Amino acid sequence: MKISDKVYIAGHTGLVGSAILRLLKAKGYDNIVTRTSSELDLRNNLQVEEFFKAEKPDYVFLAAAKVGGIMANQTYPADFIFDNLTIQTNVIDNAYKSGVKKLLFLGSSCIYPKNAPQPILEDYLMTGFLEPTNAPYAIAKIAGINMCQSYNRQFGCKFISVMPTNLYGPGDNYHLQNAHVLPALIRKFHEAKINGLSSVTVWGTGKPRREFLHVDDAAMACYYLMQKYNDPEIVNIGSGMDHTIREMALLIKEITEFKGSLIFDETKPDGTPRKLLNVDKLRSLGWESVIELKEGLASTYKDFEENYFHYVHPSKRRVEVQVAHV
Ligand code: GFB
Repeated sequence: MKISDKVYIAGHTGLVGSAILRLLKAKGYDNIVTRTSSELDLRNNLQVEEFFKAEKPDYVFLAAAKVGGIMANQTYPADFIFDNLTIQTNVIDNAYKSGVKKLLFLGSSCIYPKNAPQPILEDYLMTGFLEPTNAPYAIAKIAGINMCQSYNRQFGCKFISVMPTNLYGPGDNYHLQNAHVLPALIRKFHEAKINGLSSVTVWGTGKPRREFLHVDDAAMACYYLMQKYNDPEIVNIGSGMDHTIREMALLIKEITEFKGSLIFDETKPDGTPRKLLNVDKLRSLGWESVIELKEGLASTYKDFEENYFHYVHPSKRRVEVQVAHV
């Protein structure tokens, strides 16, 4: 991917897409194409077809998706399967038809079976039952992986698929009900501190284990793989370390300097007991994460505090955030 190539980032306002945009800009790419969802509805094939015919991008990062935490997945299963299937189908098919040189499809670590051996190897895909809370999302992502592989096989495309672990960082969704655990907890602890509350409620038992990766690391991995990786087989993107939700809650309590106590609401779902990716393949390809968890969370909290109004009123325009590492 040369600096002058035309690069389309689908989903450039989301957590991953905005990190890829920051990274490419920092590296000097100046032929980047983006569209907001109100300018281009990726669920509408006609609009997507016209867009690709007009713009003819060379490279595509497919980071557009309907995403959310455990509660959003449970509450809106139809949206999660419909939006993701249609977005990825339209983008992948029109990328092929318009002659895109290479496309990178972003999946998720939730594509793996609920009880997969840990750490999870890429080979464990489709070897067991999915976690029910996010099966509609996971099935859509699995279909996307297979679609990329099928287009490679039948049409000779170069479409690769990467599976990032749970991501966090600037540009995240901080909705109290629909967000992922880290942004939700950052907001809850921050608001408890400024409102002088005595406790924060953490969902579930606190025992599930999750692996977390800063989104700037994930963006760097995507860029690296776009440059170096051409195999149709999927690649995990992770930090290689996991923690219990209780440990994460205590770490965020420390970072936000909240002085009260934690309450665990066991009526809320735990989801998958453990989700730690095996990242040997990525390491053997020459890439490793660099942003340490505590440092990444501290800078994420700083960004949240500085842009609090925009994060709690997401309809208002957000300020641009700086790339952490290039
Ligand atoms: O991040 P999260 O929503 O999603 O939740 P998953 C992770 C764990 O944190 C669960 C607990 O055990 C939650 O019960 N948790 C504790 C909380 N407090 C909170 C809170 O305030 N908010 C949230 N959201 N969780 C998602 C999938 O699974 O992972 C998605 O549903 C996607 O489809 C994503 O794949 C990466 O890690 O369980």
